[in-house]
Amino acid sequence: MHHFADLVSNHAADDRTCDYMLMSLIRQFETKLLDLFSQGLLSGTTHTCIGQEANAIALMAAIDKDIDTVWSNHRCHGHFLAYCGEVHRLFAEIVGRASGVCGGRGGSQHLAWRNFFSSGIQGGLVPLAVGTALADRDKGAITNVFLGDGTMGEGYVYEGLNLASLWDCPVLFVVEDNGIAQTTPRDRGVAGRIAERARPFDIESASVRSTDLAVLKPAAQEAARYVRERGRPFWLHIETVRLRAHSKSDDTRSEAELEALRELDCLDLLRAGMNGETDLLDTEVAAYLDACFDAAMKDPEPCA
Ligand SMILES: Cc1ncc(C[n+]2csc(CCOP(=O)(O)OP(=O)(O)O)c2C)c(N)n1
Repeated sequence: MHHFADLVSNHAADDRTCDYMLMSLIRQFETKLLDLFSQGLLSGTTHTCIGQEANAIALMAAIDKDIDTVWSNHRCHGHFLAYCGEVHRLFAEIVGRASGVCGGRGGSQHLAWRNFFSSGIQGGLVPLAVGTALADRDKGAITNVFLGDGTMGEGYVYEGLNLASLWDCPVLFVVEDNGIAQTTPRDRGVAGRIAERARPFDIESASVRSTDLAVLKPAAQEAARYVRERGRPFWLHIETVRLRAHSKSDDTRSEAELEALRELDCLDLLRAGMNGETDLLDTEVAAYLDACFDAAMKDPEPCA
């Protein structure tokens, strides 16, 4: 399969078109996954980042993919696709094919590709992120680690903040605060203010409440620039929205609440600023996704 970057370069008009195609790709990739699960065509589980795609695009645009490292979590597809655009390999991984990102053995949550790693253990990657930041500091590289609001109760997070500050580790902590952990609203699971969590560790921070890529991109650039230039950790808190269930069907929120959240859909915000060409782009992205999925299904399974 040709790479997603080739499809984008056919349209390479401007950054906004590239961003739109990537956001459409992530949205349609995950919507397709949910459809495939509901048809019984996929096994295991999955967590979609539908509604949060702009965070991934903003952060991946802010790093140097040649040297920086990214640690992601259970909600990793958007981070991964924005990092490398390896659509066929991600589908192949999820359907358990040898051509997958991890040879078909990692599944939806456990990806390792170049300097990108993900794991479903909440907070478990924070110590590793601090470690890679320390190890690669002299190369001028930074490390980016994604966390959710529901992960604020994990001790690893605070051990990581402590050492990152003490040892001047260039690590960017990105909290995607979607206000809910599985089915537990933030106010029932997290005490205090997430935006200020890093302050007692003498770590600088910023808090952004937006799903607008035009707002998130400069915030991510500024945070990454700080980490690289100062050689210090930074805590970027993003208040965002999860538009679909935690995994496949476990959503206890009311339709009225979801309706209000849909008003903040990052894809709609981006689409609103474009001139009607988005339908064509969506169609091309959909055709590319279908071709990648069909190719993955034809790939061989890993040896036993
Ligand atoms: C250590 C650990 N405890 C529990 C779980 C089960 N679990 C997976 S995701 C999740 C909720 C995570 O919430 P949050 O950090 O807010 O991220 P979000 O799912 O909202 O992106 C839970 C409890 C886990 N994966 N790891």
